[in-house]
This record gives sequence, C-alpha cells and structure tokens, in this order.
Amino acid sequence: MPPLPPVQLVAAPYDSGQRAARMGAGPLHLLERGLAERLARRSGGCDAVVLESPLPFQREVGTASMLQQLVAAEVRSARARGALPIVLSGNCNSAVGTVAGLGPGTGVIWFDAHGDVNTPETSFSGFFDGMALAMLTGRCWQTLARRVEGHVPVRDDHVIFVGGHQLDTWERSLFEASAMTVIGSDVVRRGVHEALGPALDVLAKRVDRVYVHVDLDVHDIAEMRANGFVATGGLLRRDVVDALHLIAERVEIAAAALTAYDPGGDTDGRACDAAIAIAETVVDVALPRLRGRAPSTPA
Ligand SMILES: [Mn+2]
Repeated sequence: MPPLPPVQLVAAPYDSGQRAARMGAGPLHLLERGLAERLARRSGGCDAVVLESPLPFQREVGTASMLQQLVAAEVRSARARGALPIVLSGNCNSAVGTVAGLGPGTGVIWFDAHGDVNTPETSFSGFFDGMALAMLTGRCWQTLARRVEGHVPVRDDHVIFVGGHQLDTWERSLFEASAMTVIGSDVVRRGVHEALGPALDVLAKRVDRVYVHVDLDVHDIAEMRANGFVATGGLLRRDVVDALHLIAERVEIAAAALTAYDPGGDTDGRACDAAIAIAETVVDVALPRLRGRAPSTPA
C-alpha cells in the first residue's frame, strides 16, 4: 500500500485586513497549539506556511483579495505534489482562493451559521466577509475574483450549504431562489445521515472532488464560543464530525478550511479543541482516498 499523503497547512492570519486581530489570531493560535505536529502523526507529514500580505498598507477588501491569490497558489502547489491542503483563515473568503487552486470540477460543502451571500448592494454591515459565498458563486466582486488565478465561479448546483441558523431575510430568499442545496441546522440536528446523505449522493455525481469549508461558528453556542457571532440553534460538534465521514464516503475531499476562529472569546478552549478535532477528522477520512493518487499535472 502506498504511504499516506502529506498535509499542507495554509494559514491566512487576517481578519478584515488586520493581521492577528480577532479572528485573524485563530490560525496562529491553532499552530501554537501544535496542530501541525498533531496532523503529522496521522499523515505522511505536515508542513505549515503562514501567509503575509505584501501590501504596504492593509485594507479590508484589497488585503483579502491578495490573500485569496496567495492561498490559490499554495493550494495549487500542494495539490500538485499530492498533499492535502487545509486552510486556516480568519475570514471565510479565503474559499475563493482555495477553490481556484483546486481547479474546475470542484464542489463546495459550506458549514456556516451565516449565509455569507450578501453583496455590496445588500450588505448593511459593509463586512466584506459576509459576501464570501456570493463572491465564490460569481454574484459580486467579479473583477477581484478574476485576479485569483484559476478562479471560475462555482455553479449553484455544485454547492451544499449546511447548518445555517443566522440568515438574514435577504439571504433566506436568495437561497430559496437559487439552485444551491440548503440544509439548515435544525434538519441536521434531527439526523446527520438523513439530512446530508441524499444531497451528497447527488453532488458526488456532479463534481470530481469537494472543498469542505467549516466556519467554526456553525456550532451551537452551548458547544463552544468560536467567535463573537455564535448563536443558539447551531450544530453539535459530533454533527460536523459525522458529516465529514459521510462526505468522504461519497466523494474525494480535496481541501478543507477552518475559518473564523477567534481565540479571544474561547475562554474554555472548547472551540480550539473542536477545530483540532475537525482537522484530524478531515485528515483521517480524506487521506486514504488520496493515497496513490497521481500528482496532478499543472494546468
Ligand atoms: Mn462564514
């Protein structure tokens, strides 16, 4: 049997253009807690790269765009040498870079409390990261998305959005009118297998591989305080772990991300523990399928 492939951690330690602030501190905290060493023990080795924005002056959108470009290059290079990229990012919009780095034919399974499908015309907060999934699916910021090498807007019917429980009215109606598959936290809580199984069967026929995006605030506030946006009505820790097993049974997990972890509010450390456990689960379920996969030829 060929050896297990290596894991490549790609850390983007920024939140809204600010390095190591709020959720931007999450990736560094996870690395300090020994995430790379822990993943190395269950894989063919684990390296970590910490991305730095080269811009002389950081700005929310411009810095995020720069990081997307850097993430895409790291993910493409990791994939080319047969490694499993796992992105640690303060903000969710790193997904635009990750999916671009994986190339066409990649589906998206997105765990999040929030919809992340606002656009500049619908956002009340002006928070760029509330538009992450909208940008990924080609609804806004097209000029910046095109700066990310390999970016192609992800088709709605290649997206499963899981665990939402903090959607605003606009996001709710956008999802209803779209071809994205939306599986709310209430449905997942009644049974992960029944909630996700059929949708995953359909997605596995449409795509060659998936990117699994875990915004840690998808978890219920009673489980952990991943960031300042957590709420009641979220998923249990074991729901996410069970879902990862179901996904990997059906389709290749080509990359994953843990996003939006703010260690500042995680006073009992439970969100940190969950993040590490999720990364370990991703490695355990994804690597056997990647074992022996021929390194991809650069496009
Ligand atoms: Mn998010």
